[in-house]
Amino acid sequence: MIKTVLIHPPLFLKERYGKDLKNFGAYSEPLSLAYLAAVLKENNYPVKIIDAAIFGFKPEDIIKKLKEENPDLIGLTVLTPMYGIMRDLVRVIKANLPNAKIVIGGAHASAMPKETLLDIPEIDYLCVGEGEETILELARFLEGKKRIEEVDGLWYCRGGQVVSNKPRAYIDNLDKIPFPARDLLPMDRYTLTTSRTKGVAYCPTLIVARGCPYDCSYCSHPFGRSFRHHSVSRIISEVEELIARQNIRQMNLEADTLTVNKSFLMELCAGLIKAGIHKKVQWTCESRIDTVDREMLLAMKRAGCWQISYGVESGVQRLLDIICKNEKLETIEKVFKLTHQVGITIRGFFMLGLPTETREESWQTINFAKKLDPFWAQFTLTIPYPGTPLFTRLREQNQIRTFDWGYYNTWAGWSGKPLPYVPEGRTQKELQELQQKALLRYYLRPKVLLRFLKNINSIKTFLQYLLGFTVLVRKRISFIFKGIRKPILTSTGGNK
Ligand code: B12
Ligand code: SF4
Repeated sequence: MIKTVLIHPPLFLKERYGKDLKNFGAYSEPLSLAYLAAVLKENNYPVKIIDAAIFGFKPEDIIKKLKEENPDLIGLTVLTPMYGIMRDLVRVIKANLPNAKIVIGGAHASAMPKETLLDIPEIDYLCVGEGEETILELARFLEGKKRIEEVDGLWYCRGGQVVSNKPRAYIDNLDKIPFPARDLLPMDRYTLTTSRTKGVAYCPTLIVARGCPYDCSYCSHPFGRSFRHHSVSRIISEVEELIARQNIRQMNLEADTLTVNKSFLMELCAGLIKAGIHKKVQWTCESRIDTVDREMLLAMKRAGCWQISYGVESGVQRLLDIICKNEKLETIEKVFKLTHQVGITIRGFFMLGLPTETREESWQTINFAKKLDPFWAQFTLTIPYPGTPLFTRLREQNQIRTFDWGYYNTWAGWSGKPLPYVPEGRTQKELQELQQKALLRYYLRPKVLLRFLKNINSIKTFLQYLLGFTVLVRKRISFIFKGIRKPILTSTGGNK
């Protein structure tokens, strides 16, 4: 039987958020790998997962583990900012375990398959799209039970040429996929950021649906345009398993847009209540403003939802239109009010440095955030991720400053990394500074501080808030006395 080891490359919190914010980030479980492992296990293929991020593994630690396992197939998952880390790792793995086949997948691999295969010849196979069926068929091919051409979604090199098999169709019935193999992961070590957890630190994620029909130009639609969801009974069973095994008290119900299908959402909420889960587990989700109404919000609240993350993106209608958000500022204000009235906490996402955005418009967005007043506001810098219409357009217009993927990080203002995209008429330094100022302006307000004080429900929360406050005050003082730090210009690896 083909033996597989799946690896989550180590993209550490300091890399993602910078040293000041790293303590507010969190490592969450690599569910992609857990799904792939579940399918392999179900078909009796031996499989292990190495989460190098959570254990802080260096390449030599990973090689040691791999040598102990001696797998036939090694799979790595890759998002854009992990590219350089993945590439270095793949090279070391091939040098140390030359007989093992290496396959990669994930959002970056799916967006840039050809470029990735040409850049890293040590990769044997690359999976585009959902991987559950592809990895199983790849294992069968490696056993000689299938021809390689029959493995849909697979890309590889033959004689220096990149070959792509037929595209893999999206999995129509998600219930066919087994529960993710969380038993192969150190589940007690994972959580979500302080902004998404309530008192109890441990908070697993459950994927309840895949796909989104909307057109936001900065989004890569890795699960396609059609909203596919698990059946409510399957979701309830997965939650019940998590309660039985790990006694969970909170969870994150993940879907690109949970509320896009009202009848499914209402059925899900009724199911959670009927199973009594709402009394045991509180949950969070992400959603799209114009897909919720009062009836849904009330049902969600009753079913245990305590927080919704809304992508607002901009406080400027012109910019919302440019990024094809297809939402009106008035609707955003209305839905924020409604959500607050119902008693669900809001986390608002705001993007700075959108195409053609002026400095004044950036401040309009920050002021709009203050007006909407979510409990948590997150200000990220616009990154044109490969696979998005935004990336394609800006590349055509020669506006991308670097293809060094390690810099594709939405927290560049705090991590000090250079920005791959800066709108015309703006500067990198100004945007980085703006990202920091946005947080200072938002959180260092008396009413926000008071709100946080009221929300303290444990020593842990108190310490986290205190740490956050200290970081912001220190930053404010450094703005006053020293001016902003210069960005650190080091290369992290790219393929262009
Ligand atoms: C939830 C989420 C998060 C959560 C993760 C929570 C969790 N427990 O997993 C949090 C908030 C932590 C997060 C963080 C980030 N995220 Co995010 N996130 C998502 C989101 C909304 C869903 C991801 C998910 O749950 N996928 C479910 C699994 C099953 O799908 P999957 O990972 O794609 O894996 C499937 C296939 O890709 C493939 N596959 C994946 N790996 C492999 C490996 C092999 C060997 C094979 C064969 C197949 C294969 O098979 C899997 C099963 O079908 C996606 C959008 C989306 N719809 O995908 C963005 C998304 C993945 N995130 C993205 C980004 C950029 C980030 C950050 C880098 C942002 C940042 N600057 O900090 C960080 C990096 C985090 C990290 N891992 O280091 C981008 C990636 C774009 C890109 N080109 O890389 C996405 C696509 C959103 C977007 N902007 O379009 N994220
Ligand atoms: S950003 Fe959200 S609403 Fe927009 S296309 Fe992506 S998943 Fe859909």
